[in-house]
Amino acid sequence: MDMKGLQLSLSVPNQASSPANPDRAQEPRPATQETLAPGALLLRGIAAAFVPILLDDLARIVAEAPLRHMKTPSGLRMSVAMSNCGPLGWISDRAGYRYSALDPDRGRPWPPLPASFLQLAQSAAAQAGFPDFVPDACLINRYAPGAKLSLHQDKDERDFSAPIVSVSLGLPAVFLLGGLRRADRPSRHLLQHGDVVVFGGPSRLRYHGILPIQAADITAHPQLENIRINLTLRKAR
Ligand code: MD3
Ligand code: FE
Repeated sequence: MDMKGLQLSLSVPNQASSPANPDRAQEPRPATQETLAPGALLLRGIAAAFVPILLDDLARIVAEAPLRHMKTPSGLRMSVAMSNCGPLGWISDRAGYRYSALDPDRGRPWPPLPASFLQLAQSAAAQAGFPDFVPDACLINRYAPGAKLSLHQDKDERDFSAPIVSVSLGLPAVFLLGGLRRADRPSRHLLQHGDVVVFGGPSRLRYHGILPIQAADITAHPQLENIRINLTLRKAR
């Protein structure tokens, strides 16, 4: 299988060289949960057990529908590289933001949503009080060091009563969680490898973003050297 689409460095040994505590760099963290705001539940580490199958499915998806830097409606190249799986995919170009059943780069449907993504998302959503979550879209974001996502709302979906489930893999990120108005001062939260966040209810339309990703000398996972992957499972229609 071609793993190049993910830019996974398969040949580099996993050095886990934290100067402070070299042997603990990759230990599984105990599963804990934290309410970031009403309707925003962080489930730390719950994706850890799914990582091998998630990465295997992800490699197949991006081999078929490569990660690409989309253009914003104003014509700027996004620093985050994106692809999708599932019946619908989120796209951005000069015409605007929208969901599309076809990958515009290939004129073909997006790859199917794998059972691993669906099971993890449904399990997390149920833990957060959304037992009937049926996503029809999964946006895949890949961050290299320096990539960021400016403060925005996710409002291209038709039904805001469904939550969005976010799965973080690889490099850690500082996540900004704002309010319902752009000017509301955001809180900051560290999202680490294996963390899952469910955003629903009163948090569904909060502004949010990701600060520029920093390279790390500790590798969260040998197949995710110096990249961060975020999966967001959504109900677009
Ligand atoms: C809060 N992705 O793809 S995930 C996005 O880490 C996006 O790649 C970020 O924002 C990432 O749109 C953040 C966390 C997230 C996702 C959706 C939300 C937070 C949210 C929807 C409402 C409120
Ligand atoms: Fe978002």
